[in-house]
Amino acid sequence: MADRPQIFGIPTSTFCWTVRLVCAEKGQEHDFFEMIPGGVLDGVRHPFARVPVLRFRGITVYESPAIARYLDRELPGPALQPKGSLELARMDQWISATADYLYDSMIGGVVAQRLLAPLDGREPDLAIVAEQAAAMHDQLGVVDEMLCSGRYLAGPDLTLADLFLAPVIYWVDKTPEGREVLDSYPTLRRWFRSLAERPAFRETTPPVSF
Ligand SMILES: N[C@@H](CCC(=O)N[C@@H](CS)C(=O)NCC(=O)O)C(=O)O
Repeated sequence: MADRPQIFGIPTSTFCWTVRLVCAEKGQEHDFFEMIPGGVLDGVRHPFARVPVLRFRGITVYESPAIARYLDRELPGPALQPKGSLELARMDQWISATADYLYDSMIGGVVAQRLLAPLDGREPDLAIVAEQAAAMHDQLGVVDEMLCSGRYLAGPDLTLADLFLAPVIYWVDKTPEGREVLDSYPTLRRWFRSLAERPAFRETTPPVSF
């Protein structure tokens, strides 16, 4: 039985990165195993053909918000979930918004066209880029405004919400549209810089360059 978290997934996935970030922020070493969505590795599989999957102390958990909350509760180290019910609601709000809206425009839209399509030998679809960049611009405006009233997404302390959004921002910042939008929101840019400078972020940054 593994005595440290084992994470199965793909290195570039923001959801996998978030789970790895949780371990690193808690000061917990983990093992990462490459497994494509729909794959089976050492008996581990995701029943809905996604990644990540966590195996730890003989159990498996899937769905990154569930994994992140579970690891935060189980592992020693700084708490990544606030105690106050409003701060907790804010954290959950941003985890949902990131997974349901921001991920779609930035990763599913801009990053998929600008960074992933060329890897497959395809030209980016510029109509999709323009449409999703406009959505990203509006969404990040909301984030920027939120960050003007607190250091982190859910208030004064780092929470899981920040660890969900930061990997998404990392990838979109590698596209011309992402860079331009981020440069137009200095508070968001500052927040991201502070996240990217954290040892946990550096240690878990995927070894992939586009
Ligand atoms: N709700 C899932 C989403 C995970 C997810 O979509 N992962 C992507 C990789 S970033 C995936 O497995 N994609 C495969 C697919 O969409 O078929 C979670 O939070 O863990």
